[in-house]
Amino acid sequence: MISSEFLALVFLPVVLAHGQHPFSDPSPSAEPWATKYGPQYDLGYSGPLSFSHLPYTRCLDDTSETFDIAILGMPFDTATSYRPGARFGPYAIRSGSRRQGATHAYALNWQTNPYSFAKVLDCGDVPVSAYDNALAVDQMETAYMTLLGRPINGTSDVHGMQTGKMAKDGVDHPRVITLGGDHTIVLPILRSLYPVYGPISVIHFDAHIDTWPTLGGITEQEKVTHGSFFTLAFEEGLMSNTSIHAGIRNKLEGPSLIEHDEAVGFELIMADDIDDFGTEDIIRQIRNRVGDSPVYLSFDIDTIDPGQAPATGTPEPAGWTGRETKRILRGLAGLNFVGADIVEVAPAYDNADITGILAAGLVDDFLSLFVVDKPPVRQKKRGALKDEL
Ligand SMILES: *[C@@H]1O[C@H](CO)[C@@H](O)[C@H](O)[C@H]1NC(C)=O
Ligand SMILES: *[C@@H]1O[C@H](CO)[C@@H](O)[C@H](O)[C@H]1NC(C)=O
Ligand SMILES: [Mn+2]
Repeated sequence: MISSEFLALVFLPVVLAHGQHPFSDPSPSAEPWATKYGPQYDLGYSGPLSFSHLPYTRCLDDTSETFDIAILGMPFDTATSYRPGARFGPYAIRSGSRRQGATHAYALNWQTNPYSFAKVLDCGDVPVSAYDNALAVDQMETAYMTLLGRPINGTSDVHGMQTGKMAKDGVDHPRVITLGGDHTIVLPILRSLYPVYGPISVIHFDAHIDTWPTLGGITEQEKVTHGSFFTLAFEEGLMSNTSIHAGIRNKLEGPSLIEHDEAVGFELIMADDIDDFGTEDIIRQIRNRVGDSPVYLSFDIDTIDPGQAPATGTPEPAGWTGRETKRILRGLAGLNFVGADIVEVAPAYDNADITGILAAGLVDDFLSLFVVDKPPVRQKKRGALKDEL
């Protein structure tokens, strides 16, 4: 039986709301939002989707904004050999970046906020054909060359911004961080970089070598795949013979494929090498290999163990962790990076957005690689840390 006292308590707030709710502002309708709370802004989990909440500009036709570094999506996945879905990679990486932002991007392990040294724009996605791969490859090359040809915004006192010292025309060109897309997108990217820088070295993080001589090949177009593009790029003269893989652990038809891999300019760092030699040695090996040549960083998300990055087309167990990989990346600061990508993020296979969030954080590392002139050294020495324990 419900007492009348109980009913009175339940209905009291409703009665009050008709006159004056006890918790409301004394004059709720007097002021509009803007005078009462200031500008409308986006929360980490709200607003339109752009990388790290950067200004989103369709840079291919909108020339009103200059930039030093462009984030550019290439939603292409029609040359994959196993699970497709990387056309949604740019979406997933942007979504994974929503808790990132230029005003709170100071990374303790980098000791820097990369956004404060360069003007970074999200330049949107290249509208690539989903039906004709030859057309799509030309669209990606055209888009990349269009951005490379733009004047930079002008922070050329920053180490990494001095791309002109490597460019044939002596001019500083913008750098592009491309969000793939399957790995095939690197072929049109290397075709675009060649006229500006000549043959370049590639640092290639991946579980797979991607130098298959023929993966497909009944028609000429069928040779252009996410597992053969490096062979094609080398044969076209776009790459120097001082490239290097890191994180490799795929199975092959036989050892002859590694001879071929060397013939097209690559040295091999296996995933297991991290146990035998450690991150410092891997960093040294990569730095020695590419030296001071112009270098392109191509990062396949399947480098990372599928336990931490399941959202990819051809997962290979027993890979590096996110922490190990980020440490190796930091060790590469100061090399002459002319561009970077992150590819093969296929969010349909993700769990709790973990792959997209990791990929977005790696893009922030690429930004730091572009602006920092040497690897950061942690102030507190390991000995000191030990002493405290
Ligand atoms: C750089 O960008 C700022 C806006 O962010 C603009 O005011 C300035 O004119 C740009 N500089 C050049 C050289 O384009
Ligand atoms: C690269 O090729 C040049 C000649 O084209 C050769 O002198 C050099 O030894 C080669 N380097 C490597 C690492 O194979
Ligand atoms: Mn790959």
